[in-house]
Amino acid sequence: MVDTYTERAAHYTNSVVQRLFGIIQRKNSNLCVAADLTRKTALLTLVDAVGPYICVLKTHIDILEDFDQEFIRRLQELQARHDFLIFEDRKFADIGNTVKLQYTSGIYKISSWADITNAHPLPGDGIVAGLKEGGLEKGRGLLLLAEMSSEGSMATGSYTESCISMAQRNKDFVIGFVAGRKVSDDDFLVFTPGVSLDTSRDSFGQQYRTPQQAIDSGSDVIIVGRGIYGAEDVVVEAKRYRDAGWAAYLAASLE
Ligand code: 5FU
Repeated sequence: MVDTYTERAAHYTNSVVQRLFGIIQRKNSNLCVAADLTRKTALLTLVDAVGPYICVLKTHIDILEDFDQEFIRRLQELQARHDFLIFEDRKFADIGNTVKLQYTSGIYKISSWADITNAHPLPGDGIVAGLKEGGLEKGRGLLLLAEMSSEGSMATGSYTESCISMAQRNKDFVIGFVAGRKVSDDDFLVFTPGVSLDTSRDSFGQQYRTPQQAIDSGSDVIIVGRGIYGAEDVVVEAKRYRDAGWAAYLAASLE
């Protein structure tokens, strides 16, 4: 039997986790949609359609061809309407001073709108320190990339173990991991990409598992991209993945 999201909320101090658990319970959804579209109108249309069924929206802001601040304002309107967190999948990977600038400055000003972002542990603890300066006071949270879903990923074994230690040293800001399974006994969140009900891989080495397989491995939030935004009817698919993820969670919490 796994602890329910509500039971686990008490173990965290970071406010973004409290907000996330609240949304998951209110919407009966552990689904994050990876909205990898390149035009802002298409992206906003997708978010408005799937918004009722997701707990988190994941962005790659640097793939947008027509980004502007107006897009952020409209995204925040949809966030308020549909009640979800925004996760910018930026995968920071530089020294602390540089990532702080990349997080807070430039065109995107990620820390001003993304509730959650992520980073590779590769550069060492300084990357967390830099991002923390840009995000902690704003109530943001960080995921560390403990594993990746792509074939041949080097984020395995002792690398993954070092990533877990880094998270343990920074529990105020690091809320969890991107990983395919529960990598640590500590109460860190696990966000899992590479989830599909219909496909096992793509032509670039992406590897998929089902929502049930991900949840049974200890995932808390399943991330689905092309399985939803690539479908003819995105609402039908969003509901299908939301229901599959929630059924797997309910079954795991009763076992
Ligand atoms: F960290 C990771 C990872 O290990 N695998 C991923 O696929 C992130 N991702 C992201 O999840 C990737 O950048 C896409 O945005 C998304 C998966 O999209 P898909 O269309 O469901 O394959």
